[in-house]
Amino acid sequence: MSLTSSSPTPRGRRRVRASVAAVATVGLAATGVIAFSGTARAADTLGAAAAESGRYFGTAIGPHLLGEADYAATLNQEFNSVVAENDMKWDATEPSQGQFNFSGGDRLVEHAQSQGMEVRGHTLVWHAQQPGWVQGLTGDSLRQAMLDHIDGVAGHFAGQIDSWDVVNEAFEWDGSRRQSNLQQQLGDGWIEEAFRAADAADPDATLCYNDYGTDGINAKSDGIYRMVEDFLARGVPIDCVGFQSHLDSNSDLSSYQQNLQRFADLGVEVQITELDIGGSGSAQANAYRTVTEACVAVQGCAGITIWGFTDKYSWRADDTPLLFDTNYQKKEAYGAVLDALNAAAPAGDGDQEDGTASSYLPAAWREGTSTHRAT
Ligand code: G2I
Repeated sequence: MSLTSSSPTPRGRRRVRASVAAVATVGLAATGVIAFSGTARAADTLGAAAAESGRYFGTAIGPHLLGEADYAATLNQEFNSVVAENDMKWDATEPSQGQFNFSGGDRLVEHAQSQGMEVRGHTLVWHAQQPGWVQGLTGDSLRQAMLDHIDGVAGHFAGQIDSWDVVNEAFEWDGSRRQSNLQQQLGDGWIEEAFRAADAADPDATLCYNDYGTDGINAKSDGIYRMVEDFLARGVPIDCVGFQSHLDSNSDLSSYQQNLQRFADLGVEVQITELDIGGSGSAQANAYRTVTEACVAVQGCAGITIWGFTDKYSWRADDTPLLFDTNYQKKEAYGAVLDALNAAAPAGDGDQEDGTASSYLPAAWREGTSTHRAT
């Protein structure tokens, strides 16, 4: 079921914000709020602080780590959104053709629901972490395998995922298409085929294109921008662009916010999807602050996900890129992010009829003039 252009806001987004509002209330009640500046209030966890401006603050997790007490306690205390670091990828979910394994993903969803957290889905189609049987396919066999995979995975989790990374990392640095097996075998149309299949399998999810190296206005983000513009013009069901943001303390962030804004201005939601920043101390904290401030300054930025939360389990094994150290102690960067979230303008203007906040929505959605998903 596709939404028509007369729908003021797609159902999926309303559901997302209702969930965040509920978490905000729980979070504030559980942790207490600190009054300051007379009228404003500051929350003392990342999720509760983000929720005050209608946003989420999430983390990638390994569901197999939920049994570790400190890991689960920190997760439950701080975050109102989760994504699987590996467990919803193609190799994990369909190791043999047509034989699906949802054990890790189901465990994640169950945990998220028990804690009132949103769930991001990562990722339906990617050139990496394809099971061996996919790598040998050609032509229409590969096309059908991709469509069946999307139908199987997005269909299984339908109604439980707030945003799906439908396609991951399909562009080169110069803004051209990555010459993956998908691109070479299926041609330029494969990305829109994937989005249409995801829309059919889970009509309520926010459908994202996700990539790295898009941390400013550059050739790669220009290429993605042109694709999104074309998809929106032709009614291809894309709702969102994810900016992974694997960064270092000295990364050039001079056009980071401007880049988010130009995508939001197109009429898609923007999300920071895999944030981690190498380094330590105040240099690292300042870079985290800059990224967080950019998201909260852009009305269409729905939230931030960090790619793991404790340095104990970062994929960047030789670095310390996350907000908690290996002993689950808050780092300087944690304080910088919390402060930036708390400094955001509160949700309020443009609340929807059901009372949930919609201040993150691009103007075109609030005014009902968006043409995306108009097929
Ligand atoms: O590379 C960082 C991220 C870039 N964007 C897409 C993300 O999906 C990607 O995540 C990383 C995970 O953090 C790693 O944990 O993706 C890697 C695979 O490309 C993940 O690494 C893999 C190892 O390569 C495997 O050897 C291992 O079996 O993790 C697997 C599960 O632990």
